[in-house]
Amino acid sequence: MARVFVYGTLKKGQPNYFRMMDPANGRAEFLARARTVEPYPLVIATEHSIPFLLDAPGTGRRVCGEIYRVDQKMLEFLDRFERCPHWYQRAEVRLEVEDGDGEGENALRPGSIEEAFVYRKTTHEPEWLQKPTYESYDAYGDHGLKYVRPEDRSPE
Ligand code: PCA
Repeated sequence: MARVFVYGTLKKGQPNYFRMMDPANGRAEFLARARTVEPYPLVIATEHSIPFLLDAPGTGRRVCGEIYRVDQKMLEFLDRFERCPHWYQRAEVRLEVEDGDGEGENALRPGSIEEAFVYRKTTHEPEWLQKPTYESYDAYGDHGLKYVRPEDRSPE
């Protein structure tokens, strides 16, 4: 089992959440909402309006997201879906737990500092650093940047 912190389209209510809940992809169990300990730039970029956490700690904001406990099958699915390591890279990130779910053996205490994997981007266009940064990504937010799902993109 591994922990993954999602901050973009994989969060609840976002366009790719259903993929984490599809048993054909493996298992994902929600553990807690959390926020990165360090600030990072979370920007929306490319013509498909994709959210990216950039590997530039210390700039941007402390980013909000959700921690999930995933099995090996789901981790492999997410690596494929996020085209890791070519597109996103899976790295460890430090998180402060905001509120957890339940009291099970996997429950996380609010305020505790935890680690999880995150899909972040190490290479980016220099101008991405000039883009607005978000604390909490919402594909349907008033930025008006409409996320295009992989299956809806025209062939590259
Ligand atoms: N999916 C991953 C990375 C960005 C995205 O859209 C996530 O939600 O964390």
